[in-house]
Parts: sequence; structure tokens; C-alpha cells
Amino acid sequence: MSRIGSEKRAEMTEEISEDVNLMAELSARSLAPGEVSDSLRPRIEELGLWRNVEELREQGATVVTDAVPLDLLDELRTLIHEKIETHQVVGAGAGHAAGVAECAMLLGNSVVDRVVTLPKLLAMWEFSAGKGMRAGTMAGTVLQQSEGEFIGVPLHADHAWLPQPFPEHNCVATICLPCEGMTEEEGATRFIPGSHLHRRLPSPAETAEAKSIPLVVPKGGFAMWTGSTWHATGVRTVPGVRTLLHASCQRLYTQPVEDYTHLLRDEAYLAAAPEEIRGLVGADLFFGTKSSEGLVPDPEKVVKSLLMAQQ
Ligand SMILES: O=C(O)CCC(=O)C(=O)O
Ligand SMILES: [Fe+2]
Repeated sequence: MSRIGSEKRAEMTEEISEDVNLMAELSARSLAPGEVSDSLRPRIEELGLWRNVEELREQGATVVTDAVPLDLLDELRTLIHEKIETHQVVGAGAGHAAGVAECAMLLGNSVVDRVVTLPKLLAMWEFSAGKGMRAGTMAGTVLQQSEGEFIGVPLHADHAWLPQPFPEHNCVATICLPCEGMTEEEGATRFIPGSHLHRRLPSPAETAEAKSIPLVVPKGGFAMWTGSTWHATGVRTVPGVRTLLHASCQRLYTQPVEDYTHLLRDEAYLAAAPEEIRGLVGADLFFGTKSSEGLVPDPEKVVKSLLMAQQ
């Protein structure tokens, strides 16, 4: 055997054993649906989020308190109102909340970036949508007092574009963060406890009969639900408006609703943004990194993506 041949052979053997080790690690690491990974556990503990973890598992929704500094909420409220006044978009149903003013694609704005990288949001997203979760939608809405007509999104599940039964591992984790908090009268989002266990959309009969409860959020907190949880906009019966950030993250292998590729390519932005934004826009993932020669430019991303996908 030639010298080159034996070197090549050694290289190939090494590559194969690396692959075998990787597969062994992937099969050993995989978390059960709803399990908290070893690496996330200390953060859940430190941030006092065990009750929320339990509620998401059992009820399908939860309210996290004391998550956002109040002055940051004021900045967020101003931003959402400014965007809405500039663009003047009012939802017309079919994926938009009918009758509700909205603005979308908010990631990349420093106020939103600071809010969505706060520790309680990141920890709950990682628990619900897995390590390496990506920004799915980052939208703002302003809900007015209802004059008798229903305004908003009727009962639905955010997994609506996934086939049914929905996967046991949650794929879409939605956080709704009201800038002033939200009571039932102020139009708090409503949900059906335990509905996530059906892992499908509600039938018209179920929608008609459903007994929903409001997700009452004190200022500084947020409501969160799984992609399978049946929920709907509440009715605002009192004067004033409900200003809400809808921020959802998706399991890393699903196709995010909003495309943030422009942020991923903007090195100056990424260098200045909070470190965690890199993860939310998929900077560590291998998707889309193959060249036309079939080569993967960054094999580290492949390994990292595979490992994160199990957690
Ligand atoms: O308007 C609401 O309260 C609910 C919105 C909603 O369904 C969502 O953000 O997923
Ligand atoms: Fe929703």
C-alpha cells in the first residue's frame, strides 16, 4: 500500500469514527417532549420559572411575571405606535387579526432586540421550542375597545401550518407581551386549558362550545403558549388600547414565518446587537450553507445544528 493510500485510509477511518461518535451522542442526548435539558435547568431554577414550565406542559399556556424593565416597555409601546402610524396596516383576517392595527418584522430594531433577548423570554423559548430556536414572527398590534363586533383572531392554534396531529415536540412558542399589562376587560388573550393535548385544530363545534379563560398579565410580564394551544384575542370592553408585542420562536428545523436573512448577512448589525440575536436569526445553523459543488462551508455548523436539534 502506498504512503498516500495509508494516510488517506487513516483520515477516512477517523472521519467514520467521528460520525459514529456523533450519532451515538445524538441518540443519547435526545430530550423527551417537555423535558428540560441539563444545560437549561440552572437558568430555569435561577429565574424561578419552574411553575411556568409546569403550566406550559399541563395547561398549554402560562403567564411569566417580572420579565421586562418598565422603562423598556415604554420604549416598546412608543415604537409599536410609531410603526403602526407610519405603515397604517390593519389586519384583514387570514393570518392577520381582523380589524387590529399591526406592524411586522420588528427584529433588528434595538428596542425589540433588547426585549426579546431578556433572560426569561430566552429561557422559556428554549424550553418550549428547543435549543437553537429561531425568531419566527416579531409583530406589534394595537387592539381598540370593541363596539360590539369581535376584533382580532378567533380560536386557533399557532401550529396551523403544520400537518395534524401536531408533533409532540412543540414547534412554535408564542410570547405575547402587553406594554401596559392586560386584564380580561382590557382584552387579554384567552386560551382553553389542556387544549394543546389534542394536537390538532379545534372543530367548529369545539370553537362554539369552548370555555376559554383570560391570560391576565401584570405590567412587566408576558403570556406564552404552545403551538398546539387553542387561543383567541380577548374583547376589550374598556376605553384605551392594548399594545402588544407578539414574539414567536420556532424549533430550529421549521421554516420561520419572517425571513431575517438580511440581518444574518449584516455583519455590522450582528456585531452591535445582543449576542443572542445571532442564534435567533440562525447564524449557527447549517441551513442554506451548501455550495453548488455540494460542499458544506462550515462543518462545525452541521454538528452544532444536529446537537442543538436534540435539545
Ligand atoms: O391577539 C391576541 O390576543 C392573540 C394573538 C395570537 O393569536 C398570536 O399572537 O398568536
Ligand atoms: Fe395565535
